[in-house]
Amino acid sequence: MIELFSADTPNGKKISIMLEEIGFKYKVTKVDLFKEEQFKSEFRKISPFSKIPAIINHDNDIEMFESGAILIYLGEKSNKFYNIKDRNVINQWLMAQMGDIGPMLGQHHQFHYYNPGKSKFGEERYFNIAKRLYKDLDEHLSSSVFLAGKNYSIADIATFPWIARHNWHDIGLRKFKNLSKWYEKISEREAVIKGYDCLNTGEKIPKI
Ligand SMILES: N[C@@H](CCC(=O)N[C@@H](CS)C(=O)NCC(=O)O)C(=O)O
Repeated sequence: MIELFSADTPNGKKISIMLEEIGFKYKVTKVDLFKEEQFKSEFRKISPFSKIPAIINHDNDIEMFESGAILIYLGEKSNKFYNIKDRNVINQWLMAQMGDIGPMLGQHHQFHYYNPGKSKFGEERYFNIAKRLYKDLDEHLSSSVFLAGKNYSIADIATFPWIARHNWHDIGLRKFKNLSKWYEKISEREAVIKGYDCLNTGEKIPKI
């Protein structure tokens, strides 16, 4: 049984979506970031940078932090949404999410959504970067059904919960036809609907 330490954030949702997709037995332990539970010493033993998500596989005592690494682990273990043949291309898009899409949209959330008016420079910089990401993703998806080709993969699972914050981004997802199509297709998956509501609060995937 896998214990997922998570919170209601895009990085947290990636792993509950994956666990739903592969049908592994799991339970979620909430880490309340507002109460700074991520800094508790017990949790820091699993996640040294004090960040969710993290997992413990109680069947073999494996502990992991970093969502990309966890997705690869679960992909290899289940042999689903990740495979040796397509590994290079999947890794490429997964790393693009981990190193670019997530951190940049995260900054956009900080400046535009949580702290408007505090830094004109920060707001403009990350708004522009976010728009560029939407445009580049849309362009890529004009010739690729999913991020890493014709098959849904952990790269899509990693990216989806970030695009699901599109209302916060104020960019207008609807204007990006290919990205919208990709988003709607993934939104309809049973496992995604279930995993998105990672803390079981009845949270729904935002519609376009
Ligand atoms: N690169 C990490 C980023 C994880 C991350 O940024 N987690 C945030 C929530 S989305 C967090 O736990 N923040 C708490 C903190 O930094 O104190 C991953 O993908 O797992």
